Amino acid sequence: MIIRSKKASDISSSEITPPEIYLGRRRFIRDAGLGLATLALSGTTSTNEVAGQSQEIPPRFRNLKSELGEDLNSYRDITTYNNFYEFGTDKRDPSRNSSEFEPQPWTVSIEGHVNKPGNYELDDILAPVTMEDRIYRLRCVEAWSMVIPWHGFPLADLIKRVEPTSNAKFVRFETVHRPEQMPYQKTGVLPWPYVEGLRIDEAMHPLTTLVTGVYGTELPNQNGAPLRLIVPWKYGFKGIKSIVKIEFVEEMPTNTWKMANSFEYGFYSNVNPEVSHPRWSQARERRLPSLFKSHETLMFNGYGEEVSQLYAGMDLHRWK
Ligand SMILES: Nc1nc2c(c(=O)[nH]1)N[C@H]1C(S)=C(S)[C@@H](COP(=O)(O)O)O[C@H]1N2
Ligand SMILES: [Mo]
Repeated sequence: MIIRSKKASDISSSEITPPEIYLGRRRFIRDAGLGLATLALSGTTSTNEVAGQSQEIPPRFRNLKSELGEDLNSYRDITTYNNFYEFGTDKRDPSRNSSEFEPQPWTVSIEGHVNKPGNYELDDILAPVTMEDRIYRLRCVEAWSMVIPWHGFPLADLIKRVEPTSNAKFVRFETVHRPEQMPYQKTGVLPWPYVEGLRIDEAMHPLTTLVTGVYGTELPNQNGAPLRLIVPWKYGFKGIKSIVKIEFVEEMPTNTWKMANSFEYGFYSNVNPEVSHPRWSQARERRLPSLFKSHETLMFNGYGEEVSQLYAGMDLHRWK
């Protein structure tokens, strides 16, 4: 059981930006407190058939748009077009190959430069947090994007509770390694386990979200159950799935895609229409389910007002 700590962490207060400064309230839709049981009784829910399962979509999502006025992608798009190489490299593989994966029970190991390291049960991590629906665009480095109503809480809420010390300059995340349930971990398509990292101030930013669901319901296995990261202003691969380890470190961690191909992928991976991938332009994107690059890609994926000061003075052509 985790008790919310009273004293502030070792991170200096200048590094913790109060959410009011960065966030228009419209980015957050507070959970009205409706349980799933209530929602299932509603006669007005829409139903999406996904891989033989029917999924009730809570009615509060019906006419929602993103803060830029964009329509949400359907539950079907979000759960059948995935990148999760542990289950295969085709976009349809994760929804087809992840039904044997067991996201419960789940333990997250918190390690490194923190006052409160340890193995935390997921239920204990979630007990004191306030869950919210947050509509964020996911922009893949492959130049497609979706608008997704995630369900989760700020990573900062967890970080403050475990009290990083002043040596914690970066946060390193690891995906579970379970070859018996994740068939492509038996192959060498990527080095396993999948690793990602953030600078501590990026990790503390109020837009950085630990996600446990989509459309107000449980996160499907193919989307990274039971706990994954979303960093809205970065390319989608920073959003590491099925997290079992969060480590506070002094040195910049080597993330999986950089390990696999350091020429093509950097550590920061901020969405940047001006910096091309070595093999294609990043200026435009294909908003699924469209087949065309119909949308201009926005600097920091449209979240520049909130995050650009994190990179003040940095050459973003160099620090890709
Ligand atoms: N463990 C793990 N996490 C991962 C990936 C992966 O292959 N393995 N793919 C990443 C990529 S490239 C993207 S675009 C997003 C896709 O998230 P989604 O399938 O929920 O849309 O997950 C990211 N997280
Ligand atoms: Mo991606």
